[in-house]
Amino acid sequence: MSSEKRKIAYIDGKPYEIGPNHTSVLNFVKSYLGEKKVPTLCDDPNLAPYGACRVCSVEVALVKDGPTKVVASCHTPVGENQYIFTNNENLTALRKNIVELVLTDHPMECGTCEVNNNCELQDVANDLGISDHRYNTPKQHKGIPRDTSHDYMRMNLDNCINCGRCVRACDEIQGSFVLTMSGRGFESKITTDNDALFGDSSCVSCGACAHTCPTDAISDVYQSKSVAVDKKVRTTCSYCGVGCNLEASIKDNKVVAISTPKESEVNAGHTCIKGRYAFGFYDHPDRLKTPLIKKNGKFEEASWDEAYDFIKKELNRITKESGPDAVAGISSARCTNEENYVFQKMIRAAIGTNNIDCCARICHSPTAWGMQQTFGTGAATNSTEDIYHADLFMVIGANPTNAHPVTGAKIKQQVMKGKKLIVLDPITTELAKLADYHIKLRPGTNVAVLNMMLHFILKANLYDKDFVRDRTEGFANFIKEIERQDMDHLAKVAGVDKQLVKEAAIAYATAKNSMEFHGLGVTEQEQGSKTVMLIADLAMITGNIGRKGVGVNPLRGQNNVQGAADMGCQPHQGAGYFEVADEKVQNFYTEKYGVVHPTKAGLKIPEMFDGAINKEVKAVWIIGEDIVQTDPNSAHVVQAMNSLELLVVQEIFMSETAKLATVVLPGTTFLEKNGTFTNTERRIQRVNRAVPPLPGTKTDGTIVTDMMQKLGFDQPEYDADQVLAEIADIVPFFKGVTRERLGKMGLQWPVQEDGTDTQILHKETFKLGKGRLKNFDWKESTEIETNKKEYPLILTTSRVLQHYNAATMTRRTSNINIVSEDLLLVHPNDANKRELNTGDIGRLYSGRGEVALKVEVTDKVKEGIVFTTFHFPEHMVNMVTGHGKDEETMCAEYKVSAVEVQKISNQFKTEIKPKENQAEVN
Ligand SMILES: Nc1nc2c(c(=O)[nH]1)N[C@H]1C(S)=C(S)[C@@H](COP(=O)(O)OP(=O)(O)OC[C@H]3O[C@@H](n4cnc5c(=O)[nH]c(N)nc54)[C@H](O)[C@@H]3O)O[C@H]1N2
Ligand SMILES: Nc1nc2c(c(=O)[nH]1)N[C@H]1C(S)=C(S)[C@@H](COP(=O)(O)OP(=O)(O)OC[C@H]3O[C@@H](n4cnc5c(=O)[nH]c(N)nc54)[C@H](O)[C@@H]3O)O[C@H]1N2
Ligand SMILES: [Mo]
Repeated sequence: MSSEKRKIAYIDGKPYEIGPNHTSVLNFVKSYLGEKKVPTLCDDPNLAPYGACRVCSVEVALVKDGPTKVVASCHTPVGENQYIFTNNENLTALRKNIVELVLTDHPMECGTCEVNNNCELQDVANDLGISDHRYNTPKQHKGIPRDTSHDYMRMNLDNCINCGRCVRACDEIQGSFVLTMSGRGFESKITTDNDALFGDSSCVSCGACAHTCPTDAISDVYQSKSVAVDKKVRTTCSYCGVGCNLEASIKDNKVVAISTPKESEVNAGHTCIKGRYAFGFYDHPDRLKTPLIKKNGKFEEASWDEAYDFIKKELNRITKESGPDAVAGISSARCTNEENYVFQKMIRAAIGTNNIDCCARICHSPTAWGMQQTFGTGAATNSTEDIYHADLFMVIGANPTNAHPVTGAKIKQQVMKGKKLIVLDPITTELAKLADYHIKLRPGTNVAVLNMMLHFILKANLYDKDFVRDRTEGFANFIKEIERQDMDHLAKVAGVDKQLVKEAAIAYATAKNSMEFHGLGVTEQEQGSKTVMLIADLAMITGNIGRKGVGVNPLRGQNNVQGAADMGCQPHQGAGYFEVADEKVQNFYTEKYGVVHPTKAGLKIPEMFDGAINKEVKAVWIIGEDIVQTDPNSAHVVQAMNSLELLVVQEIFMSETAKLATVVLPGTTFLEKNGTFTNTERRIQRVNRAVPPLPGTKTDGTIVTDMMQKLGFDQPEYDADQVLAEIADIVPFFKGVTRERLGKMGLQWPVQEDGTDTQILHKETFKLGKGRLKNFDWKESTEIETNKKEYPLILTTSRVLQHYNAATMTRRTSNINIVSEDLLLVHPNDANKRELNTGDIGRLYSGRGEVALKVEVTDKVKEGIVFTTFHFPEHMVNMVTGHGKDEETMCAEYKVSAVEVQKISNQFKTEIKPKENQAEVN
C-alpha cells in the first residue's frame, strides 16, 4: 500500500481524490463528473490551458464555507482542500453573457448546428439556454471571403469566434506556426504566414486546426462538421510505423472522411496529411477489381477459381520439376499480422520452402539483426511516450517530421521547450535546423562519427561504470579498440568538425536521459548492422537503456513491418523469431503446422532475384510490395521478374511490379479488413473493417487461405480473430493477446498470458543476459571505392511528407497537387561546376542506369552529395541505385550511390533498361 497521503478536493460539496493526471480544476471536475459538467470554448485537452474565454469559470473557496473566487477552471491548478462549485446562478449568468458576446460574432444561420448538432459553440449555447443573438453589434468577421485554396481544408472566417484554438494547435501540436491572429480588438482575425491564401501557405496539412475548431470556421473539405454520417469506425493507419489511431466516418457504406479519436495513446488526436486526408485511393477507379491472367503478353480477366486453379497447376508443375525451393514469397508490411502469418505459413507449410522475405530486408533488417547481436531483441527498446521523459534526443539518419510526422512533431515540441537535440544527417532536415548539434556527415560515414563519439566519452571518463560492470561484457577489449581510433582521420573522412562531435558526445553522455532514434540513414548502408551495434554500445556505456526516456529506438518504416518480421516473414526465422536452422525449432513448427517443416535455409530478396536470373527460382508470389519501383537497380529487378515462369502479384493497384505478373490478384485496403498491425514501439493495434471489400476484391488473408486450401492444406476459412489465436499459441511474446484485450489502445509486446504488456525492454537484464559491446572500424563503401572516379557525386535517396514509398496510394489522392515529381537537390558548388540552375533538367546517371529529374540548387545538401526521392514511376530513381548492401543482412545501400549529373536540354523519358556495362560495375 502506498504510504502517501491521499489528497482530496471537493466538487459541489462532495470529496474526490486528486490523481496524478489532475492538473487543472477543469480536468479534475471532468474526470469525475463528465465532459458536460463545466462548459468550455477555448479549451482543448490536447492544448496548453489558455484561459481566454472564461466560459469554464467556476467558484473556488480555500476553506469550507469560506469566501469564493471566480476562476477560469482550465488554467487554475487543482489543490488539496479546494471547495469547487461548478454551478450556481452567478456562474450561469456569467457564462451566458460571455457566450452571448461570442455569438455576436457568429452567424446564427451558419447552419452547422442544424444538421448534425456537432458545433461545440452551438452545444454550449444550447446548454446555457441561449437561442438568439442578444447584442446587435456589428459582426467583425462578416464578409471575409471564404478561402477555398487549400486541397484539404476550407477557411470560413464568418464562423470564427477568435478562440485561438487553431493557432495554438498549429504551434503546440504540429509546431508549424502557420496560423496567427492578426490585428487588434474588433479587427483581429486568423491569418496564415505572409498573409498568403491557406493553400499557398507553408501549411503541412496535418489538419490539427480543423480538428480543434469549435465552429467549422476551419474545416476539412471531407468532414465539415455539418455533414451527418452513419457511423464512425476506429482503426489504425496503414502508412508509416507510428500507427496513428484513426476514425473513419462512413456514409452509405463509403468512407467520407477520416479523423482521429479523442482517446489515442499513440497520436493523442493528432495525425498527418496522409493519415487524415490521403485515403481517397481506397475506392479510386484504378483499384484492381478482378483477377487477371496474362495470356500471350496480355492480361485477361478471370474468375477467382480460374486464377486459383491456374496458380495451383503452375505451382504443382514447378515444385514437381524443381522442388519447393524453386518457389519464393515476398510478403507485405502493409498487410496485417494475420495476413503475414498465413502467408509465411503457406510458403513454409503448404509449399515447403523457407524462401520468404519482406521489405524489412531493404529497410531495418540491420536494426533487427544488430540489436539481436547486442541485446538479444531486435525491436525498439522504449515507447514513443518516453519522448516526454527524455532530456536529450539523438536522431541518426532519420527525418521524422517527414517520415513519422506525429513522432517528429512530438520531438520538435520538446526541443522547442529546451531539450537538447543531436542530429547526424548529411541533409539539413527540419529537426537539424533546430538541433544544438547538427553533425552534417558525408553519407556512409556513420561508423566513423560513432567511433568518435565513443572515443570522446571514454577519454573524458564519462561512461557509466556501474552499468558497464553489471550489465555488459567485452568492455576491456572495447575500450582498447576505441581508444586507438584516430580522431583527425575520422573527422576528415566524415567531413565533420571534431569539436562539434566531441561536444555532442559529451552532451549525450551527461544528459540525465538520452533517447536515441534512428532510421534508414543508419541501416541502408554497407556498414548498416555495424552502425546499429555502435549505437547500442553508445547507449550501454552511458547507461541509457532499460528505463524511461532513454533507449535505442528504430523508427520502423511501414505500418506493419515490425509485425511482418514478428510473424516470420524472414527466411531465417519463423513466427516468433525462432531460427529455422535449428532442428528443435523445425520440430516445433512441424508439430504446430502438422506438416514437416523445411530445413534448407531460405533466400533473401536479393538472392531470390539472382536465383530467378539463374533459373533456380521459377515462381515468385508477391503481396503488396512494388519491387520494380522500390528495390535497387530496377533494370535488374525487371530482368529477374521476366526470367520467372510464374509471378503472382497480390495488389490493390496495377503497380510497376504487377504489370510484369503472370497472375494479378486484387486484394483490399486496410479500410476493408480486420486484423492487427504492430507499430514501431511494438504496439499491437486493431484494424477494424470500415467498409466491405470493393466488389470483386478479397482481403489478402482470404486469398492466401483460399490458396492454401486449394493446395490441399488443412487451413480453416480465413478469420482474423482465429488466426490471431493461432499466433498467440505460437509466438511467445503474443501469449496474452486477444482481440478483446487489445481494446482501443492496443498492447505492447511482450504480452504475458494475463495480458500485461511491456513499455520498456531490458529493464533488469538483456535477453542475452549481458549486453555485448562490439567495436568496428570505419570502412569506405565499396560502391564509392569502385566507382568514385567515373561517378564523383554521392546520391542519397529518401522521401517527402506527402508521398509514401512507391506512392501507388498517395499519387491517387490530392497529395499529387502538392508534390507531383521527384526533385534532385544539388549543392550550389556542384551545380556551378555543371552549369546547373534550379528548374533545369538534370540527367542523373550511374553504372546501372539513368533518369531525368528537375534540379533544385540548395545548400540543404552537403557539397558532393545529391539527394532525391523515389516516389514516381515516371522517374524510376532506382534505375540508378546499386547493389551495395549491408554486409550482414543484405539491406540495400540506398543511401550511398556513386553518380554523376549532367545538364540536358530536353527532358528525356526514363527507360527501364540496363546500361551495357552494368555487369562490371554493380
Ligand atoms: N511521408 C512518408 N513517410 C514515410 C515513408 C514515405 O515514403 N513517405 N516511408 C516509410 C518507410 S518504409 C520508412 S522505412 C521510413 C523511413 O524514414 P527515415 O528512416 O526517416 O528515412 P529516410 O527519410 O529515407 O532517411 C532518413 C535520413 O537519413 C539521412 N541519411 C542519408 N545518408 C546518411 C548517412 O550516411 N548517415 C546519416 N546519419 N544519415 C543519412 C537522409 O538525409 C535522411 O534525412 O519512413 C516511413 N514513412
Ligand atoms: N531509392 C530508394 N528506394 C527505396 C528506399 C529508399 O530510401 N530509397 N526505401 C526502401 C524502403 S525502406 C522500403 S520499406 C521500400 C518500400 O517499398 P514497397 O513496399 O514496394 O513500397 P510501398 O509503396 O509501401 O508498396 C507497397 C505496395 O503495396 C500495395 N498495397 C498497399 N496496401 C495493400 C494491401 O493492403 N494489400 C495489398 N495486396 N497491397 C497493398 C501498394 O499498392 C504498393 O504497390 O522501398 C525501398 N526503396
Ligand atoms: Mo521502409
